Amino acid sequence: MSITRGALPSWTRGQWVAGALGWIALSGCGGRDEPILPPMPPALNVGDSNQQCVVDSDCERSDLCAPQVCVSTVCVSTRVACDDADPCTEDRCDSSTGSCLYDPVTIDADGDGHRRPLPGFAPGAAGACGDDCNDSSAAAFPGGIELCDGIDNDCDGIIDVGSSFEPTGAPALLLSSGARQGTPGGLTFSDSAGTYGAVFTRRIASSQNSFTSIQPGQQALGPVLAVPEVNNDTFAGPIVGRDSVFATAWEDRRDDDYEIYFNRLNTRGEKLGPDVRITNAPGFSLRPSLLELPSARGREYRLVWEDERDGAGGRIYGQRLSGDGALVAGNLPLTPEGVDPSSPVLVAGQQRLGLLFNQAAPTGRGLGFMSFDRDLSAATDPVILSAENPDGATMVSNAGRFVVAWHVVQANSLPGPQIFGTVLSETGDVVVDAKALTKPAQFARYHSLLPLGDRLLLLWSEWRSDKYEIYSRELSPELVPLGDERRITQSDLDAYAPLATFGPSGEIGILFTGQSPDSTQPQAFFTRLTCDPGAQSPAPR
Ligand SMILES: [Ca+2]
Ligand SMILES: [Ca+2]
Ligand SMILES: [Ca+2]
Ligand SMILES: [Ca+2]
Repeated sequence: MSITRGALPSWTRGQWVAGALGWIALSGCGGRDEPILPPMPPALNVGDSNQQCVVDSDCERSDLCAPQVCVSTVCVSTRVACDDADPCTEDRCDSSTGSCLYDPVTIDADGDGHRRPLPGFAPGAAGACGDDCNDSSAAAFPGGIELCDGIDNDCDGIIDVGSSFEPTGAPALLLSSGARQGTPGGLTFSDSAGTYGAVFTRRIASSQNSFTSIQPGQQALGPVLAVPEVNNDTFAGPIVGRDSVFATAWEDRRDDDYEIYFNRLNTRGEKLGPDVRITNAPGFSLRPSLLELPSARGREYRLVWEDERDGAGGRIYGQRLSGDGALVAGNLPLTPEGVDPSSPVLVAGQQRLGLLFNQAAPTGRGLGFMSFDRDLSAATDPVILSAENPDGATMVSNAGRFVVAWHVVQANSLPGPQIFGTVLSETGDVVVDAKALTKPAQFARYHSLLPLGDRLLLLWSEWRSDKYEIYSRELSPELVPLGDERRITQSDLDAYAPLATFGPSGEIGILFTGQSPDSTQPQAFFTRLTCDPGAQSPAPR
């Protein structure tokens, strides 16, 4: 472009004036008929859309997603529009290249080619943005082949169809060796590391929340590590996590008042950060129940516990935590006042979080149930289940329903003769009335339930003749027994209170309380069941 003097109203050397075609320099040099070329303009201000220009390159163009162009001497912002019309991608523009990027909103953490669904969506449902029913295991995806491995390989909701679980006959492994007493807290299994993580309370001088890893095959224990940073009374609680990160919560008296603490561990038991204090309130905070929830691209945690801060028997409180263990908002009261709740259990259903708790009832004690959305809000009204003087109650999610089980405390404080159960919808409607799950024994107490989709595995302890032993039995989703019970332990002394979790290759790991001949106090033990893929589940009877 050239500009002749005739186009300009006046001439002043070195002066910048605004002309119709932009900023140009006036010059007193040269012949009057020579064309005057516009020199380079001064530096332009980023984002100043009133800055004048001659060509596009006069304008701010470093952000290639929002380059300015020169329109009628004015730099005008433009923006690259990125929209692939796919709700399962997050659309963005790379400012260094100006090209569009479409990032999936969900991840494929286990690398099996199937993404996890968005929170709140069933795998493969419309809008779920993923169809992997288990994004912690590359052995589970739609179209997979069902194997005897404790995993729903084909994502049909049924685990190890047709398999049965048999004791190995090997002696149980003592975890609390050298302690005066050992009490199990929780057990989980890392699919990525291939080891169990167990927490238990070791009583030496004080009670200490302790961790050990257990190698499959059960003969190898990792070192026993103290979980809390302090040497004070601490009591092991639950442990969760199936991949490379475990998380645990416990009761801790370092503050002279039992409070709930939380931390994350790697699969060797090394802590990933300082202990996280969850509660700071008058009165005791006790008996935590912990849940890991997958999020679109990671994980989160939900924690509930008994809390005395409000007096009058206390309430169940809850806390949301992010995947890196940071508190999200504050402690939330979950139950109404005046029901004297204790021993909460928090379970993730398909759509709702279920909260089970022991509570006051007209005839003594009963079981209360509420459900919440993923964020522990939108509570349903509490319902009282048909359970008389229950203890040791647990709950699992099976095929879109919650299955609850408990034992009974008799008037003489001894356990009753059977384990009982009931089935609820995710909002607390009774689907299967309360019924006995085991045959009468002299005493039956404490149990563990593993959901398999088309059936459940119940493990419990009962007293026959002179001691407690652990038994197992399969149940239909309606709690109809499938075959007889099977004795799991072969102890010289008591074996009771099993805590079961799925392990590798169809193995079921069981943490339990037992007695060894060289200790008068109970100790923490580990045993396991192995999967028999050939056995078919017996018909209901
Ligand atoms: Ca996956
Ligand atoms: Ca998977
Ligand atoms: Ca399956
Ligand atoms: Ca399987």
